[in-house]
Amino acid sequence: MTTITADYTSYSTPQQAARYAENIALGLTIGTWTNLPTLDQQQLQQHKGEVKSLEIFDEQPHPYDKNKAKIQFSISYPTVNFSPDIPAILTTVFGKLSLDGEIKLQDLHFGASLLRAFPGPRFGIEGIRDLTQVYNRPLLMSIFKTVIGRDLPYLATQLRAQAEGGVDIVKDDEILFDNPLTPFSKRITEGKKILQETYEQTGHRTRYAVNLTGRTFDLRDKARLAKSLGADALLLNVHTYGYDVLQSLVEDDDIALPILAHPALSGAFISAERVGISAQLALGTLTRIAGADLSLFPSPYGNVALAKQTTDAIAQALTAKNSLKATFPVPSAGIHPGLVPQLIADFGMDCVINAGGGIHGHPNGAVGGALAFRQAIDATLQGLTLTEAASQHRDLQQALILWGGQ
Ligand code: 1AE
Repeated sequence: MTTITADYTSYSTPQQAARYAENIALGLTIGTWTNLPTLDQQQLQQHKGEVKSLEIFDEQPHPYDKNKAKIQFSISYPTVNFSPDIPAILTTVFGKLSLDGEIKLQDLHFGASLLRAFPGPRFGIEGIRDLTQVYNRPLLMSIFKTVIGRDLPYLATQLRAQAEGGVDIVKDDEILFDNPLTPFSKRITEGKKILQETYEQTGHRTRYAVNLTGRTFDLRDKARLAKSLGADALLLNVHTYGYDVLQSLVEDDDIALPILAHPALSGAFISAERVGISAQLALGTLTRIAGADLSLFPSPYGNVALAKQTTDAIAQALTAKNSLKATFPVPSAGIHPGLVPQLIADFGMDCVINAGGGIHGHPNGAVGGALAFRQAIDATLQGLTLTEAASQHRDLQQALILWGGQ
């Protein structure tokens, strides 16, 4: 029998823990068990959820109810109970249960055959490296900033500066929606012209990820339009739309563009310790299974930081070997050039270094910010400290003075 296994944490008295877990396993599958006639029991056996493990952490009592201790348990659910799609899976393993007191869904273990029902990234890390032709360093991505209320010429100036500094991908800010001043189609076509010009001028090709926004049922046509206009990549606020929307876009051969997943809204369900869905599952496993090529998440160092242990778990979920392509980890928020050695030490070569304020806030503007990042990346990969490299590179030196870093 093929199953999916869900790991949970919750709180219970030690005496009631086994019954609590068993009630969930039955409640989310066949309902009752012991009162059923033998014939029904035989027939329903293949649909029954099963508690696979249970641990009680007596040393971790509930903060407000000392009779209860933290518990961790796993339940396997037969795949025959649901259709192979993320909405059905999440409804089975954590639908009504998510409303039932203090319980957090920590992880999901997809068996090999269930995993095959999902596309995973169309390009993945290797595909994105082939597209960008960047193989020997982390990619550098930057974000348009302060562009709301601004027109196309303003956006064009920002794009040109980021590209001239040597950024690999420029992405829209997630809060930039389709609007009369900078319409979706025009952003793509004007952006293309500028990036072709900077390529001819510098020899470095920068790609632009346009924010795919609007009503859910319009997204497919809009993404196809983006493709026909020559868009390089799409940004999607995955957690406001849902994983299945991402998956549908990924599976559409008429779109076939890299998709960057933004974590907007995910804090609403990943942040609390005792309820919700873990960050590694939300921003890692599910985002990869649904098919994002890049997954942005708060880094351990910036202004909306996650714990290092959590970002490690996200990166691991995005890149662990399985039948799906790997998703690029993009530790973000508050990133500046001084953090580059730490980012590479923590996430390795296969990550995307992503910054908004750390690019645009540079004393020499976005060109200087991008140059400082590229200089910091090169120095780190050559085994130099940033201080050593800064003596040769003025943009890096100015960034270190402004934001710190050695
Ligand atoms: C975790 C998402 C980060 C993001 O979207 C963003 O805009 C970051 O901007 P900066 O680099 O913090 O200015």
